[in-house]
Amino acid sequence: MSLGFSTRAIHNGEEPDFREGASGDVAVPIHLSTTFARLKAGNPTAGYEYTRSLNPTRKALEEKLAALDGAKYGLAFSSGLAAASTLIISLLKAGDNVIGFDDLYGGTRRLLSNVFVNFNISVSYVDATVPENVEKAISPESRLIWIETPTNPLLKIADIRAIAAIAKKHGLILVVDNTFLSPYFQKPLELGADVVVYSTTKYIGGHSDVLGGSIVLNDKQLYEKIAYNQNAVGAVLSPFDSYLTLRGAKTLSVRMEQHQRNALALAEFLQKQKKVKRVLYPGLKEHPHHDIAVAQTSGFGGVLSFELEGTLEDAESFLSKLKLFSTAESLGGVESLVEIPAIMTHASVPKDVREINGISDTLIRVSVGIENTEDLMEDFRNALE
Ligand code: P1T
Repeated sequence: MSLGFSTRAIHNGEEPDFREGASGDVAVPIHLSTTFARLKAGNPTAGYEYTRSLNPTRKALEEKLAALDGAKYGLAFSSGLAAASTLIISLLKAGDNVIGFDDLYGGTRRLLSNVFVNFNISVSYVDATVPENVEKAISPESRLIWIETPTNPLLKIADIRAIAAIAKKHGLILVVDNTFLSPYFQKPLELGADVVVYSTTKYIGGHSDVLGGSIVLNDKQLYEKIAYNQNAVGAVLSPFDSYLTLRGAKTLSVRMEQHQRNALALAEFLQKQKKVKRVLYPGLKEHPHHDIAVAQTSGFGGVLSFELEGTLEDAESFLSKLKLFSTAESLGGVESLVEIPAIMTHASVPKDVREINGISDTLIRVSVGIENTEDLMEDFRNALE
């Protein structure tokens, strides 16, 4: 029987244990033990040796994460960037080239451009909203295509099917960062991606109280390489954080529906405001890639960005007037957040690159929470006035 998304989110990885001596917990316990005793030296108990290598709470989460994407394998890490780092270490070597979307999360861009460059891994950034740009950038050294869709913070959409076909044609691996939509709204593996990466800090955890990252995939050989490095590098998710992420993931579907309802209402409201220059939300018909979004996702998520008329000071002043939206980095939690990418999440992206890409000083990113729609709209109305 193939189970629905919400059923998998609740049950997968957490089947009660009815074996002799087990207690039948309906929520997987937090196994804090760092090491596991064995009756015989050469015979690890149920495969458990040491928590960095394998831990029962993390294993439950990894099974759940795989199930959410309909994937064969899942791996959990101590942050989204820890997942990204382990993935790069597993798939690339010195001399290789990555083709990256030019609007990646600032931290991912920093990791590629400022850290892995020291290991002689080069990056070519392209506007991946046009798949031909990706193909044109391919060189003999290219190994990997790394995209986010929608992007952070401009909500650009890349056509995953088209880019997967290009990757396949040239023997490259396609990685999709699916943090913004979560597996509830988008399943990149089904669209042809090879590897999906998440900051589970965001929607999957969902409550702004646990940092984490994950990788899901179907290819056994790639999985074994990444799993080897998960242990060898050691950036694993702790048992307590695995528990919090398991707990958050169970309500992903109901949260995503309310995030989306609120985001669409706010986007439509902002479109009508004189002080707002432009609104970026893939759920709006006016969004330049709305049709691709419709074709590859089952929803548009809870993040939108908009540009205010005026200066950076005006944008800061607007944020300070909001009462229900905290000014803070991050996204995907139940509470609404706002931020100015140019001086916050994307401050590490050089100013000239930000300007070319359209991240102006008055661009405001909103992570719309799951509060009552009318309260959020009223807060925005008052702050704009
Ligand atoms: O913060 P961490 O869990 O390490 O995840 C990094 C990351 C990866 N990918 C995307 C698309 C992200 O948005 C992030 C983290 N982003 C923020 C903290 C932010 O405010 O945009």
